[in-house]
Amino acid sequence: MTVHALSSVTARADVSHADMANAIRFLSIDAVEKAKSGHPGMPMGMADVATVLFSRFLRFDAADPAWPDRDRFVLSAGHGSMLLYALLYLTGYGGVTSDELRAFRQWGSKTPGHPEYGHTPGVETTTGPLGQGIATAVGMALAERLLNARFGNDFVDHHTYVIAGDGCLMEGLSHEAISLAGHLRLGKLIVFFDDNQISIDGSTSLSCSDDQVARFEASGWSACRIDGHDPEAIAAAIEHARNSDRPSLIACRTIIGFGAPNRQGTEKAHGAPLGADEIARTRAALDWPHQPFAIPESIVTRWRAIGARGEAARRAWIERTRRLDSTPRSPFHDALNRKLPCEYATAMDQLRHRFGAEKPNIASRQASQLVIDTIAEALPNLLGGSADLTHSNLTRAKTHQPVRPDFPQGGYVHYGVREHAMAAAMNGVALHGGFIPYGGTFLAFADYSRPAIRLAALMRIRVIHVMTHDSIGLGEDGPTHQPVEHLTSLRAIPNLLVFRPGDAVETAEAWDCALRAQASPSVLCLSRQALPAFRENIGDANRVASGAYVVVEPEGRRDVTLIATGSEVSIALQAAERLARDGVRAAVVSAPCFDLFRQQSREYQAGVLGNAPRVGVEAAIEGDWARWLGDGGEFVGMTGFGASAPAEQLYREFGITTAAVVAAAERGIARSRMAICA
Ligand SMILES: Cc1ncc(C[n+]2csc(CCOP(=O)(O)OP(=O)(O)O)c2C)c(N)n1
Repeated sequence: MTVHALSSVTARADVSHADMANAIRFLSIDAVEKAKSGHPGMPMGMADVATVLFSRFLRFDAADPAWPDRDRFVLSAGHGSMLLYALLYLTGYGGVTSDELRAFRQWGSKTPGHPEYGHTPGVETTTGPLGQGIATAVGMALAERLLNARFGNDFVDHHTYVIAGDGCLMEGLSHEAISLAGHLRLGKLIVFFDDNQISIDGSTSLSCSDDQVARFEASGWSACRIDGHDPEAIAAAIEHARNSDRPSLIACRTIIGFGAPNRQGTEKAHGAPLGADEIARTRAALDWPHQPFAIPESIVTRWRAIGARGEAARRAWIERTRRLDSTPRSPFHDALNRKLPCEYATAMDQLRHRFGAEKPNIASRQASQLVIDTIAEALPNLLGGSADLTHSNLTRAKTHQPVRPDFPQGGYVHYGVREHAMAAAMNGVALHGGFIPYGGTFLAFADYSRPAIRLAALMRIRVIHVMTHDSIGLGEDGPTHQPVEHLTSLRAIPNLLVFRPGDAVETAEAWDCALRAQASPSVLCLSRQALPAFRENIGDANRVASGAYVVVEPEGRRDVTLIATGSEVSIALQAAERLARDGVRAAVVSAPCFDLFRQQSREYQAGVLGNAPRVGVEAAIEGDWARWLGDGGEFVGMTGFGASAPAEQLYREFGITTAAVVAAAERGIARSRMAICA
């Protein structure tokens, strides 16, 4: 039923808070019932909080979901997605119609099981994996704080609101995130804790006895407890939180499934439809006589007015920013504009050529440091950081000042030993807009960040992970720190660009690809140890952009193709030279990014890979190499964990050597000759 058709429903003259909250409750109940799947309990419990927030505080204009200076609202408890969809529909977000609510959780609808960024207007971030939303919101609040320091209240001045449940706060990620937010004093971050004491297994007392208010206070937050069904208490708490210079937790004691006589307050309200009988009882209990999906016109009208209330503020903001257009180039517009300025392209190109001419034998992490130093000036909206490994990751530009609670003008975030929160916060920074976030850690710790990296890939956002110490080549730190399966496991994430550059030129080109990838996150896997430069004839083309390319093509027909990544390209090159001495014609292919190579045409791929037997070389497990090596291909790499010893010895002991590549090439050639004879 459309809003228009709803006008036949008898409307009350006055619209109370309860009417507005019940509209959210019953849309949630009806959509979950129709889908026969979903979570009605959380929207029913938090409807009062959401109503007060949206009707009295949230600054937004449903007509322009992307208005940069809007307040952000993050539903960290993403399983309660109907709460958000009901609000988007009621406040009038384009495309979120009553029909879409009826199509909740169905193929192609705007109302998928969990909120998806980029799919439904008004959804600020994808949530569902518990804990991600609150940590992403920390990044949004951080971006707001930093942009505000740069451009002032006239252009950037908004809040970030979050609804998080017990599940979000039980997740370890939340601890990293609240600790970071408290440290940075992100005062415009306000989290509502849906303190209903229920999760899927039953009472939270089964598994958790934290005092959440004390916990947040210990991390530097201002925190309070309220009755989450008392509109005035909710409003007073928000008012108080907005005046705090610390992030705020409002623990809202609520009843899950509020209003459902037999289900409320129990886990039975959590993950299943209420069922026809219980819905009838709930309608009676909450005095809601209307048909499924039918909302009285007066209530819709009131909600729609709330959805349009921010229009004047938005228009005034646009007017203010227009005035900036009179300056030849406005840094503010540059920051909001996701495109890279021409100065960047010039700086990057000069560096590529410099590397090509000087041929520095340096670690790719050092090359990355030089890239960052070079481009930081051209890209003032680059927001760097590291999870306490700055001096190892080499991620801080010379010009970067650290961000501190009292120095939001800084351009470099010391995330502390909080890899997961760093990754999630970078997602929030990217989603907020205004910065290109990058952050460093060791590649072996990628798994600490993986859930947030996966969400970045799903959301199609530009976030750059600098992951150094990318193989046994890191040496003495041993197998705990030596990644072996990480390249393969990261390559398995769709839409994640995994780069493993082999020298300084490739490192610059990988950075360039990552910065230009507007709709993909990237991981730059960089070496601790020095790598010999091999790229010649730099030219204009970024060769890493094609994913894999021929570095050495022998004269005449190829006998074998050696394919390598990163630090192993030089081993392949040495092997090719040795094979040449024996009259074997070996091509060498550098394959810094499998994902980009997969996107090339079949003809290009075939030309690079050739018809000759293939040998892959990578100081990691074989994983997905088979796709490029084909039947009968040989792989020289790791078969298990590494060990603690100097790097050169590890390469010898694990058999990743020139001699091993030569032997593999000879085996491959012999096997293919036998196959031809047979
Ligand atoms: C990382 C992660 N683990 C598990 C789940 C599955 N899950 C969805 S909701 C939920 C319980 C959440 O409890 P709470 O936050 O208290 O929500 P409420 O019961 O109040 O709706 C679980 C375990 C998930 N979505 N994400």
